[in-house]
Amino acid sequence: MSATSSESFVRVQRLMLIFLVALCIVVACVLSTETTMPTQNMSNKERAELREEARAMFYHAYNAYMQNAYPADELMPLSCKGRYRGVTPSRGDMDDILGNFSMTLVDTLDTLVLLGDFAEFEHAVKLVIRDVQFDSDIIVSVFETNIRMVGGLLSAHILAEYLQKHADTMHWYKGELLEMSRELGYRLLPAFNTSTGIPHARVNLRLGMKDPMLKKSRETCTACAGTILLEFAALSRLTGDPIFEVRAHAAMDALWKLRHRGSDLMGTVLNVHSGDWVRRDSGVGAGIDSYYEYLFKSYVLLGDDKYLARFNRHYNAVMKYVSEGPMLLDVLMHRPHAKSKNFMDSLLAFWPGLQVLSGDLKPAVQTHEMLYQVMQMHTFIPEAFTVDFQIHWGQHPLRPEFIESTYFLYRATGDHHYLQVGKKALKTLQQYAKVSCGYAAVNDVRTGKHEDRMDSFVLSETIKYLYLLFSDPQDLIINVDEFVFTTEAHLLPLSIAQLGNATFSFRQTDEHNVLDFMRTCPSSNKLFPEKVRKPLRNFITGSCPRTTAGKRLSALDFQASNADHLRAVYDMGITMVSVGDRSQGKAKSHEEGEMGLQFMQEMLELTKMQSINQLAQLQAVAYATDEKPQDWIALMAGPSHFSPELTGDQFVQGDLILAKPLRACDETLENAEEAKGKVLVAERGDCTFVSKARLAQKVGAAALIVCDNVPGSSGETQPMFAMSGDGKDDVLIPVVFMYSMEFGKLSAVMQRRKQPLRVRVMQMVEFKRWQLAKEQRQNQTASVAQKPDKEL
Ligand code: DMJ
Repeated sequence: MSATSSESFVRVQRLMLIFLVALCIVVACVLSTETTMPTQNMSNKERAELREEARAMFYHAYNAYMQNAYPADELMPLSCKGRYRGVTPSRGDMDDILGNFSMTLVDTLDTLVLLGDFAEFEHAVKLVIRDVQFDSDIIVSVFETNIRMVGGLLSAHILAEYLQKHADTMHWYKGELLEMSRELGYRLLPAFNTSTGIPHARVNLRLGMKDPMLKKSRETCTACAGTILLEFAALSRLTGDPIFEVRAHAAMDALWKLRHRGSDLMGTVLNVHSGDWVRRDSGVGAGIDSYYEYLFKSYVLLGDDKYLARFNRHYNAVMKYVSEGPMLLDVLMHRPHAKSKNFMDSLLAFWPGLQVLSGDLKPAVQTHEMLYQVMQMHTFIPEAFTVDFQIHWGQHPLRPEFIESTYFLYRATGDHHYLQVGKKALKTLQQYAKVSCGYAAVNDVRTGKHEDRMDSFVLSETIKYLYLLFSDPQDLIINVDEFVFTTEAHLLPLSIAQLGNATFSFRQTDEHNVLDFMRTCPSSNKLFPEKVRKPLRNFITGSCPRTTAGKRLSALDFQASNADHLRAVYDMGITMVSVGDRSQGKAKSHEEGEMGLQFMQEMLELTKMQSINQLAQLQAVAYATDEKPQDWIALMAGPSHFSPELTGDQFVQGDLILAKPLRACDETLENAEEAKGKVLVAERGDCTFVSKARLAQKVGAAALIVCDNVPGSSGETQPMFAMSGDGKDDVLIPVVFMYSMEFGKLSAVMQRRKQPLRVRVMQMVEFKRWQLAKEQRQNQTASVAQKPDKEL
């Protein structure tokens, strides 16, 4: 570290000591201005009514499927008929879920048992045994087939045997479903023949990997490869054939080895042969979600401590780098201080549920509350939403994750708030998704337009979790605490561990009650009441977009010697406490108090060693005005993953020029000649960041600035992120991203001038150092000029 940067680090550390004191004060001020109001309790009567409504929802969807779609894999609720692979027009890769194996029925079998409908369960099991077969020349997703089909068959087998014992029924059943799941398991096994042991993403049910279409198969997602073990272990232990469990453990071991050794994070897409990462984005949502879930649940189901240890390592890394307050934002596994996306996806809504199971209730409550706000804002949680909770991708296929987390939070806390949340989710489904033939996915939550699609998880998870939420555990035929819910909400009994084969050690019965924390004393029920959620209640509506009258002072800009800055932090409720001074800051208003909290969170961030790196990755676009040509101003910009990083004293300088057309998505630019050697500006949208960069490079630009297309966006109110590429390394010019507000300033200066505006693209930290050195030089000159004569 250079002298200047270590000085600034020490400065930041010192400031931190002061601010930590103040942080407690402001938190107390902000929290104490609100009185906590208990959630309205739900009467037993209402809860029972909602349970019956959930049951009615199940039959509405189930009957629609059975009467109009079975034996198809899925119901198409708008056309009211079945979706068959190879018959219904293809939807591309999405159809890899379908294997013409009556997926919705298989996925739904165990829900029938939970509902206590043994007669229909028995009938459905007979249908599956009679109708379902797997010898089809169809390529299917290994992950989806495992979680929906293998998991569905296994749990139905377990419950059929359970009913034989406890309900004196189905005595004809002789383990046919287990045989079917074993056959299907064998059909998936060829996918595991890779040099790493990590399975291919897809396999042909009849031909294995010999299908010519699979010749080029290389890439899979982390969740796809890491969501096998629960089902395969159950399969091995129930059939006595160790091959499934052996293969699944090997895949988990291989994945573990691929974690980034510095950050302990995983990427989302990898090459199954080389083990190289293809996408290094790391979050907890799409592409990775159930890998984390299966690490933890493998420990719960199999009692193997190694999985708990692995889960804990990843969990700590996620909470350190990905978690940001209640939000969970993707970072890069190898550069974990840089956010790689400025949006979250709805799949991450399962995370609070997993946190509950692992015993980390407080962040679970907070993230769940944030998601509830998003849901209320947009009716449903959209597939993806930005950090300022706007819609990034408006689809909503009636996913279960949010309701799943609501269920686990209710079981852990007993807080009726979660019953009210569940009620809202249930009523929303009834009002906006129910159609005469089942429940239809929402194509865009903004318009409420339906899609001809009802995924099997609507019955196997979404409605199941609603039903469970409103049911009293003692009213259910089985004790759900003795089971692990797979990622598709199939039930696998903890007793499976006792069926260990020669390769694996048996679990002790007293280790089974991992979920006993739910019954601990003091009860977690009282630990996280309203007051944890309360500050987040207006997280979106109250503070987002975070508009304030004046410009918010960010920690990055703060200078302790600047009187205006000191005044601003005072107004935010922060007092600069010198040793011995016991005076306390009090925020002028609630809003300013919030700004104070935000400011100090930034300070906390800045003090972490890692934040030095984060700062290092921040780019700057600097310029000087005509009025003050010596005073350079730097505007915040974000880096990209596909262009060379400007480090140290490297910079690129050139006149600014706007691309024509501004989106820069065509073959070439109308002003290609003029753009040569200049810093080109292109607007975000219509094509990828990297294609704009390639065009800029092609016309000979010295650098590219991509400006945001969302009016009002700013690095002051949302995290900066690094633009993703497509894995190729062919862009050789620097490319940076600017939010609209920052670019607006540049554009205003540009328009005022007759001459072109010259800018310098560089590292922000380098700009700060450059400025500091300049100030020091000026100060030295001034003090030399002021020295008394006699000293000369
Ligand atoms: C389900 O199939 C499973 O929950 C899976 O883990 C994630 N996606 C869907 C539901 O959204």
